[in-house]
Amino acid sequence: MAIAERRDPVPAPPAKLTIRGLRTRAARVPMRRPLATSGGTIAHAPLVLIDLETEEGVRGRAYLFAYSDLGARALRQLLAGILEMVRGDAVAPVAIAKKLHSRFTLMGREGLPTIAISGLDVALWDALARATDLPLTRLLGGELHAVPAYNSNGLGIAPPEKLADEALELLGEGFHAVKLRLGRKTLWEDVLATRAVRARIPAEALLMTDFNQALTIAEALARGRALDREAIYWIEEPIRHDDYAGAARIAREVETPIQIGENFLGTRAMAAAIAAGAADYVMPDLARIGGVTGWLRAAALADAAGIEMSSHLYPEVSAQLLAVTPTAHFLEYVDWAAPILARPLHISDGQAQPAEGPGVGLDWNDEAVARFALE
Ligand code: SMN
Ligand code: MG
Repeated sequence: MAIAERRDPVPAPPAKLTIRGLRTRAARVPMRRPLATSGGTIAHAPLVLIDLETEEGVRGRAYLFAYSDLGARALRQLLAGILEMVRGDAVAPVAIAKKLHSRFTLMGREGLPTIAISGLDVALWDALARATDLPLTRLLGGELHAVPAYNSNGLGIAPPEKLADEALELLGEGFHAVKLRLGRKTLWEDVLATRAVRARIPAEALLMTDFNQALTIAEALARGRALDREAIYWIEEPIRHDDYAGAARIAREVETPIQIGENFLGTRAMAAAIAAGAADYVMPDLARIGGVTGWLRAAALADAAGIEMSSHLYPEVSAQLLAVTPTAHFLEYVDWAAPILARPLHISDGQAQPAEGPGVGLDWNDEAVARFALE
C-alpha cells in the first residue's frame, strides 16, 4: 500500500496556498514596566493580532504594535480593506508586496498602510513556513542559533536612583546589556541619569541610550560630546528621524556610534540614510521596513554598506531574521507581547533563542487575548 511505504513522517506540503481570509483582533496588553520616553508614556501595548486563513487550511500569524488604541483600530480597518485586494491570491509574499505597493501608490504608503502591509507579509511568510514545516530561519536558508539581545524594557525618564535599581533588575533577567531613555530638559539631567546607571551596573555590561528624536542638531552635538565620556554603547535617534544630513553631522562629530532606523518606512528610506552617512548602526523595525520581505532587502543594504544591523521590537520574529542577517548586531528585547503568546521568546546568558517550531515563532494564548481584548 502506497501509504505504508511512505518513510517521510512529514505530510507533503500543499503545492500552493491561497489566501482565503484575514481575522484581526486588537488587544491592550498591560506593560510590566510602563515606558516613559521623551515623546510620551506608554503603559499598555496596543497590539493587532493577525490570523491569515488559506483555502488549504494552513494558517499564518503575525502581530503589530500599534503605538495607541487609535492606531490599533485604524490598522484593523486597513487590514480589512487590504484583504479585499488579495483574497484568492497565492501566498506569495514578494508578489503580494509588489501588488500592494502599486495599489497604495495614489493614497500614499507612508505611515499606517506600510505597517498594515508589513503585518500581512509576516503572516504570509508564517503560512509558508508552517506549510513546509520549517522555522522561518530555516525556510530562508539559515540555521537556528541564539542571537545577542539587550533588555529594552523599562529605564524610561525617571529619577536616577530608581533607574540604577531598575538597571540591575533588568540585567538580572538574563541580559548583559540594557537601554536607557534620554531626552530630559537639560544635558546635565541626562548625564546624571546615565552616570547613576553606569555606576551601578558591571563595567562589562553594555549601556545603549535612546533620545526618541528629542533634540535639535546643536543640542545633540552638545549631549553627544558629553556622553562620549560616559561609556555608552550607542546613541539612538538624537534628532528627528528623517533629518539624515543632520544625523550625518552628529555621526561625524560624536565619537559614540549613532543608531537610527526604527522609523525607516521601507528600504528606500534606509538606502537614503546610508547614502547620507546618517548612522553608524541601523535598526529597522519589522513592521515599518516591509515585514520579512522588506527585512531581507534591508539586510542586503546593511551588508553591502558594512553596517551592523539590529532589530526594533517584535523580538520573536526578529530572532528568526537576525539569524539570516549578515551583519546581525543586537536583538531589542521587549516583553510587551509575552502575555498573549503561548510560548514567549526564551532568553538566557544575554542571548535570545529563536523558536524551533514551524513558522515565524508566534502562537497565541487565546485566553489572554480575550482577557485583554480592545473593542
Ligand atoms: C520605543 C519604541 C516603541 C515605543 C516606544 C519607544 C523606542 C525603542 O524608540 O527603540 O525601543
Ligand atoms: Mg528607539
